[in-house]
Amino acid sequence: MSDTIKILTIQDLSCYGQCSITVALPIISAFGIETAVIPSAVLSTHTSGFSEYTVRDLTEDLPAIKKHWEKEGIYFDAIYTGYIGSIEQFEYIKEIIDSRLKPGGKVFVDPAMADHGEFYFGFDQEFADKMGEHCKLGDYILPNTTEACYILHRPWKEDFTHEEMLEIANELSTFTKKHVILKGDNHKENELGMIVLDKDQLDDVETVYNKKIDYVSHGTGDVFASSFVGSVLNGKSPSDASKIAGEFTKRSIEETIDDTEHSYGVKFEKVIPEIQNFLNLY
Ligand code: PXL
Repeated sequence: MSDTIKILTIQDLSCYGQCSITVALPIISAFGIETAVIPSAVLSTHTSGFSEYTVRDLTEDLPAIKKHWEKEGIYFDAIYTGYIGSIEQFEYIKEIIDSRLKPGGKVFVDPAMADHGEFYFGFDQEFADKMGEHCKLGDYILPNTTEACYILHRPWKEDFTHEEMLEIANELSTFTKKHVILKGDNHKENELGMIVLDKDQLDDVETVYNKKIDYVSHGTGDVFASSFVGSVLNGKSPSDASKIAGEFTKRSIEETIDDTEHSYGVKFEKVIPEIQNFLNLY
């Protein structure tokens, strides 16, 4: 009997730019988890800060990969979805979850589609509504405030109060099977909070804080989600996993912040040797 935990992550492969699969595969693997991938599209770079990138949509490959894995008897303990390239992919991804997730397996949904009050290029409210439905398959959903507001049809603002953050997290509990991790609680001057909620224990909502660094970079959401997934699959509670993911992301930013030429992503590679420390600390 194998003791290996296997996860499948479904998101795009941006060949250059430190996001999506090129972040998830190394980070989750470094947490000791066997990581399989389905690239939902191949892009020459991600879409934020680059122009004239190439895009090859792989929507039609999704059912073909599922069919092959059914023949091979390939199953996963967890499935983690990130950036999803097209509305058509949601149905195929649901079929993959229904068919390839082991009984009791966990689904992680990072509804990567927007940040800082705006959609990433190519997304709109119709996509956000489909993403909201997709979140309902998730045991863990990991939106930032912009994504949460699009899912909930709420106006977004830069600085929600802590009470408003709690209200948003509560509203999101109808968009998850169990856990909400709402990122971006900004109300403290030097700390960045995450609201961690279990819809079956709504009177026990936690807020986890990490040191705030004023730096905006692409790909930090993917770094956070990947280190969160790696921590949960190492047995950590959602609040400890949020703490570890917050530390991992903060350290990745610290490694990047002085390099003015490196705005397309963060240097998470430098932090991989610290994973065991994080797992021992929290
Ligand atoms: O990190 C989110 C992301 C993932 N993949 C692609 C993106 C983005 C954000 O812009 O463009 C292709």
